[in-house]
Amino acid sequence: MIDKPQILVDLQEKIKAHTAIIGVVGLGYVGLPFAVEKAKVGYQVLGIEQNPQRADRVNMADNYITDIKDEDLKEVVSSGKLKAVLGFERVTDMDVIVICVPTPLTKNLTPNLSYIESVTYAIAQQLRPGQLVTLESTTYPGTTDEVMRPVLEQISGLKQGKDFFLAHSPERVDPGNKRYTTKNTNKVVGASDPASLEVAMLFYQQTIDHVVPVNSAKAAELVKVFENTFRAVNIALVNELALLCDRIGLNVWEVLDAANTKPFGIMPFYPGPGVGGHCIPIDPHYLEWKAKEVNFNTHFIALAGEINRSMPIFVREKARRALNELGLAPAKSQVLVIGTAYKKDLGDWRESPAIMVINYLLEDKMTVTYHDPYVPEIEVAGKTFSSLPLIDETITSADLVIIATDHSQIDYVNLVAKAKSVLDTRGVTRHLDCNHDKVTLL
Ligand code: SAJ
Repeated sequence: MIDKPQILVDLQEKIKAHTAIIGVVGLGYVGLPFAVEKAKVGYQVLGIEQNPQRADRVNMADNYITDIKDEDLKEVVSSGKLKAVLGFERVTDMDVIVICVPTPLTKNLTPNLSYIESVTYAIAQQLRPGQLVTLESTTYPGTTDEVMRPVLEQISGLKQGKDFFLAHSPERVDPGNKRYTTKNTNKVVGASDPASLEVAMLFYQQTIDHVVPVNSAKAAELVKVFENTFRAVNIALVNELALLCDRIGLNVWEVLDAANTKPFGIMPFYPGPGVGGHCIPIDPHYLEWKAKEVNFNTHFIALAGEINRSMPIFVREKARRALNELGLAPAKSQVLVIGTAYKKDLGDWRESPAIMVINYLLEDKMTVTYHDPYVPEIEVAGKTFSSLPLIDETITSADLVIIATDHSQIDYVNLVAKAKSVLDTRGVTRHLDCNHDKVTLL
């Protein structure tokens, strides 16, 4: 860029010198790790968090995100480099504002942009020349340019690319992944004007090893939603295979294990009790909704969602059959569920398929208990359940044990040995040296 506006040069200097003040809106599993990374390299970071308990925990360096090292949080909080605040009063002091707020779905699977809209409105009130705003939340293509930009420009009277800068850089966090962190996960950045793209690239390059530019915010938004759609569709494919194998009496795990021996052109996905978390079951429907605006039906997304949402019902069916083989009526049965988190080795049980399974078991009047080393308590159908200790008594008193989440630390050999019958929805027992006659695989 030849005649760079001075405000761009000044902002770039602050970013390079690490004297820029960074605002991170939303201190969840995306925002807090990002804030810590920025504070670790010396930036002054202000986290804006609407949940007072969370803000307090950050300011006391009381870590609540498993992917963050406790000592890192302690270091940046005690040095004063990271501080959490509740409101938007300090936005004017910030040079860069990174938005990491949730993008959930409504009950009818349509986008709920209320968090993004309210945060954008609050920022717009304080926006000043020379600031960079980036959106990290996963959303449909067009949110940054069509929802955020008009609000920021109209309320502040400033122009994107001339007075302030606006970009989209989708988060790529795989909760629980020990190998890929905020720092070494390639990051896509897109903006709809060259100055915004240039300064956003520079900003992310300060703490991320490889930053990938695309030519618009829309492209960056679509990259992310495509990534999650790719996973949702492939998970649905193997879930559909599991449903078919159940009909034709084949072992889907044997088929997939053999298929995955192909050294090229295949990628392992496995069936399960459903698809949980705040991304895969949700994000593809943002794209589905946007596509309808141009009268385009994203068939794969719709079908994948339908199949993945049907899996908890399939597990209920398999549980009924397993109890039937024991000559037990569901209403007179005790079922122990192992694992309620949405995926292994973490404690997040939001949108967890295990919770949907438990809901169905309760509908069938089964007596349900659970054990999850990461989840001390759950709420299902208005009832609160506490995780039972995984002692032999807990196992032997159940008529059926359902493995819903395959946490690594569970002793599955002992579990099968002590259980009357096991329904393994994750295939975690399939290669173990245990009594497979007692185990029904999904
Ligand atoms: N699941 C299956 N079978 C599979 C893989 C996953 O049933 O073969 C289930 C899991 O048990 C879980 C759900 O699908 O319930 C989602 O699992 P996930 O690991 O794909 O989803 P997240 O939400 O924990 O993390 C994903 C990231 N995961 C990976 O790339 C491995 C990535 O897609 C995104 O960066 C992240 O969501 C996000 O924040 O969008």
